[in-house]
Amino acid sequence: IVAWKRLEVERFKETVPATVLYNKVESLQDVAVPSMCRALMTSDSGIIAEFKRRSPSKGWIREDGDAAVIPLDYQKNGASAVSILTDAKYFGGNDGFVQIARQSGVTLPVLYKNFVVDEYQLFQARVCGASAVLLIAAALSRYDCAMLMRTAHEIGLEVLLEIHGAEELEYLDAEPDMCGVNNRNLGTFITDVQNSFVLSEKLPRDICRVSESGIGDAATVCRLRKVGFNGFLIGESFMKEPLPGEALHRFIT
Ligand code: IGP
Repeated sequence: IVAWKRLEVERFKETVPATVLYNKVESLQDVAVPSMCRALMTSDSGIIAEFKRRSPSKGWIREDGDAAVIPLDYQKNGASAVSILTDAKYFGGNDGFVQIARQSGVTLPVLYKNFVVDEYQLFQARVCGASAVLLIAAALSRYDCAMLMRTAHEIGLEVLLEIHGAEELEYLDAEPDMCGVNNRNLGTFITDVQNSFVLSEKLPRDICRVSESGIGDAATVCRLRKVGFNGFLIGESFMKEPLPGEALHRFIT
């Protein structure tokens, strides 16, 4: 995936050169976006509802999913933030979805979800109106991760750093705004929420914590909250239901 991403980014650069995109980022300097970290720490549900039309493991979950409808529906039903998959090849998304969601009236913080390997993608995220980006430890060297994080902060984006195992805890030295524990093993696609409970004991006390993937009911959200998680990133459990917003509503206790 990472090798393919690098190729894809090079192709994007041929259409919109990095300097052109960066100029757009600079023109947005005074345009504030809402803080996702603050939203998770202060709002009641803590749910980051994800707009995800397909996944590598499941194939299409909702091919006709409309970015002008579902994210707003999440907002109306009590989400604290929205995550939008922008990767086209594996997740059936694109950057346009973030803009479409914003135009439809989404004012919540938006997480730009992709495999970020190049600062160009951070510019893309900022230009399309995201509040935060996901950086995945498993896809980056510690050095690259720290560099991307610095650039993200410079252009006004927050970072959700995703880890899967204790051996990746050292990535937290770069001081991301939020730490995500992915319950899904990106190599095997096996999902086990237990992973969040195991790692929660090893996370720095004061960091904003997000549990990601495989969360299937409100009881699990409650249990995760008890061990200190502030955010709950949920996609499939909502997207596979006829009314994703209503499904989200059932997760709020
Ligand atoms: C959502 P789920 O099991 O609720 O649909 O998972 C989210 O955690 C998942 O989409 C995800 C992801 C990622 C996708 C977590 N980390 C990295 C792509 C890349």
